[in-house]
Amino acid sequence: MERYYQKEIETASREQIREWQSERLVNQVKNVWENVPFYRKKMEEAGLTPDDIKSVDDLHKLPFLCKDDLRDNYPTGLCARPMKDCVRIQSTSGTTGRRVVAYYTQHDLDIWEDCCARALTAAGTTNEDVVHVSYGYGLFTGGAGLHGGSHKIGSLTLPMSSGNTDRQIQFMTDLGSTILCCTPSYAAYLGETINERGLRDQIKLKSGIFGAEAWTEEMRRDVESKLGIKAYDIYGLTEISGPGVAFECSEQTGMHVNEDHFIAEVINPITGEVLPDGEKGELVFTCITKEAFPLIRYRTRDICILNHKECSCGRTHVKMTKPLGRSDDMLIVKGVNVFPSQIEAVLIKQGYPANYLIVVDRVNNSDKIEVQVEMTPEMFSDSVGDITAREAELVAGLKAMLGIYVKVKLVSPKTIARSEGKAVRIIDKRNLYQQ
Ligand code: DLL
Repeated sequence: MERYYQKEIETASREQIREWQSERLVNQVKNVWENVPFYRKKMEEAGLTPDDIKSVDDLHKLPFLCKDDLRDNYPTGLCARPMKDCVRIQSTSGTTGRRVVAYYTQHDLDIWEDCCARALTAAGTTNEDVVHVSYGYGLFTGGAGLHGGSHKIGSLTLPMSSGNTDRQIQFMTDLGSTILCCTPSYAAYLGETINERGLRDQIKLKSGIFGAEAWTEEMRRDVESKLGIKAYDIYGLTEISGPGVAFECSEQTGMHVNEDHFIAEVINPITGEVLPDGEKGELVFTCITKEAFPLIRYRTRDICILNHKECSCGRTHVKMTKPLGRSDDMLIVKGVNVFPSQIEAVLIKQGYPANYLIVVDRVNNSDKIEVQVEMTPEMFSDSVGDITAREAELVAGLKAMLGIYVKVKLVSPKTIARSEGKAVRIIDKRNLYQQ
């Protein structure tokens, strides 16, 4: 049984990590200068040549890359290797018209799978485990990433993909799945269904590795109690490789970024200034070991905080908080900035589950916002007749948080559609066109 998948790397001294990062950054900058005309142009515009980048201290000189650059260079413009050297693509769903296609060489797949194996190991996975992968397979990175990581550890891997909840539960009970990998919202749904069917004592799950969407500590506790597991967070994005860019250890006080492969920075999203540990800003990644799709200073739009303090698990790689919001998730309603996480915080504070839908519309040139909120079964049975008072209490809580009137509609348990992948929380009818 292996306790640390790559202990020497994950517990390396900070000096060692810095040395790796400096050497790899210098090589990566040469790689993009030579192989990606777009980067060369961007560097030339900034008055830079590869000689200006001698160590990680020079990282801040390099220009940022953002999602629009990816869109403008779709589909192959940012690929640093000829197609014959690439063995895989993965892609985002592109529901907002911003499809990202990421390329991988065999080496890139290897490092991605290593990162996922580290995440699985940190959640207690060994070669004696049965890893149940219910992230979507196909273009989405969730299935492929955790699948590859599980193979590296030598665990028995169940490539379930998402959906077909009956079959998920049947395999889980028949084959004794011990590690569950899926989105937190699907884990909550599986938990609900397993309990409703009275199957809780027939499952052998011990850990869950949940990510790809925002989830709260309350949701963690809820899923842990429904499934009888310890739930771990995992973070990543297609542009940077997929899941496993960062992952939680048993301390659960942030996610360790795999710093031998990715340099993390947090910046002020308006000025671009690099912020110190403890300050909230936009997360930026530089891929220092990838061959085919090596993004440099990529702005993720995820808002978080970094922390370099030593972790008692022994890992020395920097920790990031859960994403605290997305700079592009922000809704502007009646001129006021509204983040779904603010609405979720009010719901949870007043005892509601995190099953809600925000609907924004424009009626007679005026923005309207409504939140449909699911009640718990207990609230539902107690509160017949009392719904108006409950709604008024939520309206007041939301007004105090956001400063605007938000219509609240309480709905019966299980009326808001559950997602097998990422949960859909916002319908903005003002944007009925696709970008
Ligand atoms: O969601 C990769 C992934 C798969 C991560 C499975 C974890 C598990 P994308 O579809 O490109 O890739 O979406 C990336 O999802 O920028 C975040 O906004 C969000 N996200 C990912 N992980 C988390 C997390 C995958 N643990 C975008 N918590 C990112 C909150 C997350 N948000």
